Amino acid sequence: MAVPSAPTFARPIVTLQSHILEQESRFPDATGALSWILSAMSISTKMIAARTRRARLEDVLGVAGAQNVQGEEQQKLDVIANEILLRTLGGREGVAIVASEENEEPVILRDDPNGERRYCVLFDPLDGSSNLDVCGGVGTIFSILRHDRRARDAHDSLLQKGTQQVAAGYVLYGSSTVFVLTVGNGVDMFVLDPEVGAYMLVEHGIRMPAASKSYSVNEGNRHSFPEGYQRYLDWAQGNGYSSRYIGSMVADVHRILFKGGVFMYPPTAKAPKGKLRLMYEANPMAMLIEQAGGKAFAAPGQRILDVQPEDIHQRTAVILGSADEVDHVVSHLT
Ligand code: P6P
Repeated sequence: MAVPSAPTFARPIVTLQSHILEQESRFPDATGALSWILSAMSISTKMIAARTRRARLEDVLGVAGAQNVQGEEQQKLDVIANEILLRTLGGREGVAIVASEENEEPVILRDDPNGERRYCVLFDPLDGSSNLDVCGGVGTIFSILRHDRRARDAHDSLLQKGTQQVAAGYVLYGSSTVFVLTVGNGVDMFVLDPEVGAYMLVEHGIRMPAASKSYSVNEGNRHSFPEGYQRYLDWAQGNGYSSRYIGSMVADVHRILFKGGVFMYPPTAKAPKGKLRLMYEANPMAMLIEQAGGKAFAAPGQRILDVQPEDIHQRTAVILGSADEVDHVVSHLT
């Protein structure tokens, strides 16, 4: 049998695990703590993917019968995904504090002031979970900060600007399970090969389109958007823009990362400060989008990553996506 020509072997097989270790090797003083945390995100999301795929078979769809700190109905899988993440991260020596959308208070795991460098991990365990019942895309979003050992308490260590993130990512449980990650030097994408049980590198150094005539917003709230957003929508609709909105931030942002466009969650009557959470939704997505060449703002002149948080569950308005498209929105708000 003819041996395939060189190009077949030119493309190395890289897994998320080998990518993490390669990234670690770039930092001589690395202790491996961050690598172990990213490894925990890998195994956790593989477990969540398996439960999500079997949700209807195992009758774990639907509401859990309780509400989360946001006053939102917890889905059964929200609780399951949250538990998986807490238990895997809890076993990683390098994790000082975890904070979840599903827990009112952060969980302090280790806090010895003289110990090794440790990290804080914040996450939304299953964002968009209300889409589960209709087999829509849902996802896990995470943000990793260095633990500030001088902080008086957990909140102080957690309340850092988005610019302080050392890593951010999401896993989209869609037609395939996709892990998108940045550790501050570009954005890489991995797809879970269920036959192998490994995340395989498929895109390295993603750069998003600078422009694309597409916007993503829940127009059902249009009447209560600030006037500038309404002016933008009139302008976009008069200039041939299309509208795409899934109602699951991970799915909507993933589309924009690859096809371009702009995602917005403006202030509304029901959510006057915006609906999305700064620390574990807007900040990680903003880091990814900026690392891929896009922009992310909370308001005109207010870059999301520069917002000084005051509460771990605080909400923010979001305008993020292709640089030119974000500029078009912002130009109508001022
Ligand atoms: P609405 C899902 O509940 C979520 O937190 C995000 O994933 C999504 O972008 C947004 O809320 C959708 O909110 O009000 O349009 O249903």
